Amino acid sequence: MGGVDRIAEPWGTRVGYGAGERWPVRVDQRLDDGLTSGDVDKWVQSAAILHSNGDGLDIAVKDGRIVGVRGRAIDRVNHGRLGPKDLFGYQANNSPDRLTTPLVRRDGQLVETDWETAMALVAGRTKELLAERGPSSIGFYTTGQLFLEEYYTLALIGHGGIGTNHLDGNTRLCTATAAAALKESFACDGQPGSYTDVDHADVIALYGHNMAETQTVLWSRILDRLAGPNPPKIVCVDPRRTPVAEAATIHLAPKPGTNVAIMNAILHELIENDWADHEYVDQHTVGYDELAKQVAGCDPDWAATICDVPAGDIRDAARLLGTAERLLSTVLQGFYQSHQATAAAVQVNNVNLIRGMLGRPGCGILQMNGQPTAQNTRECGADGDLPGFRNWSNDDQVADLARIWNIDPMQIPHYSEPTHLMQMLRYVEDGSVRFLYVSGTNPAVSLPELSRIRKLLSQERLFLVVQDIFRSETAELADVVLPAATWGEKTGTFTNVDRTVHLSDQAVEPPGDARADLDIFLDYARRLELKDKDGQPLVKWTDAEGAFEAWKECSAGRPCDYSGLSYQKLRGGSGIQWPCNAEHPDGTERIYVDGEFWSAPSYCESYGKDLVTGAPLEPVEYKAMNPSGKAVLKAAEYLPMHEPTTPEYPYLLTTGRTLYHFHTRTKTGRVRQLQDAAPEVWVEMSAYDAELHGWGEGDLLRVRTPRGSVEARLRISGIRPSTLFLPFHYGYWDAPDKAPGQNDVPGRAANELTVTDWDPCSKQPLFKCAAARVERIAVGDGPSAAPTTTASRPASGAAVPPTRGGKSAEVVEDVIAPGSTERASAGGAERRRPSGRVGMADAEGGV
Ligand SMILES: Nc1nc2c(c(=O)[nH]1)N[C@H]1C(S)=C(S)[C@@H](COP(=O)(O)OP(=O)(O)OC[C@H]3O[C@@H](n4cnc5c(=O)[nH]c(N)nc54)[C@H](O)[C@@H]3O)O[C@H]1N2
Ligand SMILES: Nc1nc2c(c(=O)[nH]1)N[C@H]1C(S)=C(S)[C@@H](COP(=O)(O)OP(=O)(O)OC[C@H]3O[C@@H](n4cnc5c(=O)[nH]c(N)nc54)[C@H](O)[C@@H]3O)O[C@H]1N2
Ligand SMILES: [Mo]
Repeated sequence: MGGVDRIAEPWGTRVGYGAGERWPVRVDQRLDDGLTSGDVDKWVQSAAILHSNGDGLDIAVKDGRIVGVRGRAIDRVNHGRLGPKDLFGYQANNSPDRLTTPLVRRDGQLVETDWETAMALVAGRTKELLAERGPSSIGFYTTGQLFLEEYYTLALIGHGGIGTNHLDGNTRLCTATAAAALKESFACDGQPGSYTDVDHADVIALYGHNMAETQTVLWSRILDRLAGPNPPKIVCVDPRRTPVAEAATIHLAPKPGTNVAIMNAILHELIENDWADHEYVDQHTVGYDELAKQVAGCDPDWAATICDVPAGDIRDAARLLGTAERLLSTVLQGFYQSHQATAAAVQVNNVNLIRGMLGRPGCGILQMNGQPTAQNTRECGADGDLPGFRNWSNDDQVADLARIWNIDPMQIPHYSEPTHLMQMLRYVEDGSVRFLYVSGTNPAVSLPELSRIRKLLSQERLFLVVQDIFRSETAELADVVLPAATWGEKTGTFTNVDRTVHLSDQAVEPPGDARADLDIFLDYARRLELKDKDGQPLVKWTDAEGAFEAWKECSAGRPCDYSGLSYQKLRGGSGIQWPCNAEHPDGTERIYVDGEFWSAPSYCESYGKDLVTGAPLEPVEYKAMNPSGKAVLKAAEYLPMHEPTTPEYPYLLTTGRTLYHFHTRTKTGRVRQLQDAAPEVWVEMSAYDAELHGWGEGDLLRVRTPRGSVEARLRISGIRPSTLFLPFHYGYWDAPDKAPGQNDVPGRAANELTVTDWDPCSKQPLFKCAAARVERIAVGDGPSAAPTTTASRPASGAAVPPTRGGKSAEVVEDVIAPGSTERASAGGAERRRPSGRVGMADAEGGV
């Protein structure tokens, strides 16, 4: 059986479609080598777990083991498609080195133990500290990769039970700015857009977002529009020549850290040329005059000198945005992790708002998420928010939460905004936080300035609990390691960027003694004997569905309303978009239709902040500014970055991702097809700079910042001059086939170099701009190992072998041509699915 090599062709086969048409179905299927559909015992419903796109998929099970995946044709998100990480990543579940038993540190070494011993230690230390030092000595650092039920349970334990304000997620590194930008403009989290906006838009603008590599299926949707009649125009703002830039009508490649300058110049042009929708602005927004005043002096010639982008290109981009009839804007880490993160992301909202491009098909904003379940971390309040998008500085909303939890409102800390991670780390550093419970994240690789992080996490006085599925770099520093069950081994729900909620059912048993994160949290709560006002157990559920039912009650009447959903409703069909309630029983395709917002002072999640200082606005200030609940046009002045280049550090270093790996590679590094496609770290530099130094493809370079150094082989790529790029995926751990003792590669993690600094508003760390210098330490003996299919594609004619997956990367694609039941299978797909089921894709929330 043949198929498409989806390492060589990550986006698979094109099926063009026109504006306003339905995106055709293409079902992607991958099974372990040698298996066919006939070998599969059962298919179990789930969704993709290695990015935020929320692609519906079924897990193939044989003999109690996961053996493959197949996209769900019926799902509104992906219409059957899957990306390379989804197609091959499931194999990580079966990795022989999964954690199967708890570990505790004895005489400096982690040794195996049983659950009773491990949990008694974790709960015991918590109780001791509560008695000795109070709740503020306890901190929780969770993730964007667990399930909704787990976050809600953890939020209740942390905020409601222990009563600590120190609860955050790695969403702080990821989507804190998405949330902050939505809170600034709409006074509430929640994505205005829908993926179906791609089907209708005539202009799609991607800001600091390499969607081609990071949401491959959504990018396939755009590629299919580009392959059809009336293709949309694409605007890309990215310092590298990503696949998005290659497909763009206009590519602006600004200096990292200058996003506000470029956005203000675009807004200047929109206003100067009167491309504003004044009726929309007057009726539905506040702040236009201040915005116009702020950008008055920001013409493209001004921005050109700051961003090093031709002024003419900025004018052209502004004209496209200004004359678009249906404009979809997406934003991600190139803005969120860069200088003036929130200020820049908010200006994208301003573009759509002043053009009145919201709440209609094709007119949307996606302040993207990255992780699969980051939306839920935020909704459930496991990350520096309160559950249900409740406003910590609105006493009525805190009281309402206390009513649901049956506790005294004063038990929920709300004297200030919940502590953000970077502050929590300060507390760990200075010793006021003595217990840190890390779940589903690997801070020893993913946080900035790793030498500091290592020092801080390995302190004797800190009791570090790490709940993971592998013995990660962070687990190596722990006092107790708790082995978790993961996706496919437990049941729960999660929500993607465009508010689509998916159910993920348990398909197989977890390995060894590993337990679902939910069960571990429930055990912890029970051991702490957390009680409500009436002396009853605080956490009143014992399984995932019970947690979901409780969450429905907590979310009812709030923007992220799940009250109309149930596990039963989510089984069998497509994912469903919140809000889903009695009024909208089938979910809600687009929010903010007709200029209705959730920004009324009594209802909103946030009163907003000062974009420069991050100081929260007082309730009275907000009421005065936005008494009748409109959208807020918030202006921002461009400010120079904190760590500018100097003669000693003349390059700007930015960091990010490649298509084939997920984060710190604990999963994708254990998957042959993905690991082979990007086996080793590299550094990208422009042909101009390489020539200046006389360096060639594959030369070994050392990149240095005041924090540390990294050695990496040179890839001469399409990155802008004076800029370097490092993928951040490569920590100490190397590869599954390395012998113990040889599996430690120090000095190659991008975060050895990044800076301890964050956006004043969202508190998201600045991973995308640091001043660096670079030297050559050896002439190369061949090309670097960077993929050739992606942004790291070689710029010149250098002889670099193309990235290929070969036989073991073949995927069956089953294309269903629009309006017919005929299928053009790539590679002789098996045609076993009844045609009626494919037709059910029409159940998608309608446009
Ligand atoms: N393959 C893959 N997919 C993933 C993930 C993964 O690890 N691997 N992770 C998921 C997660 S959690 C996230 S958050 C998303 C992230 O998805 P993206 O944000 O798309 O990914 P990044 O590579 O971090 O950054 C995007 C782009 O920002 C550009 N950039 C850097 N600095 C600047 C700047 O100052 N200004 C501008 N305009 N652009 C800049 C970079 O060149 C890069 O191409 O991806 C998700 N999907
Ligand atoms: N330089 C630089 N640094 C960055 C970024 C960047 O662009 N540049 N991006 C940032 C962003 S956006 C993100 S999201 C972070 C990601 O950073 P991390 O969250 O640290 O990255 P992961 O490798 O996804 O770590 C997840 C951990 O959870 C474990 N895990 C997986 N599934 C489960 C489960 O079901 N239960 C439990 N308990 N554990 C599980 C994995 O084995 C892994 O150890 O990195 C951030 N750091
Ligand atoms: Mo992320």
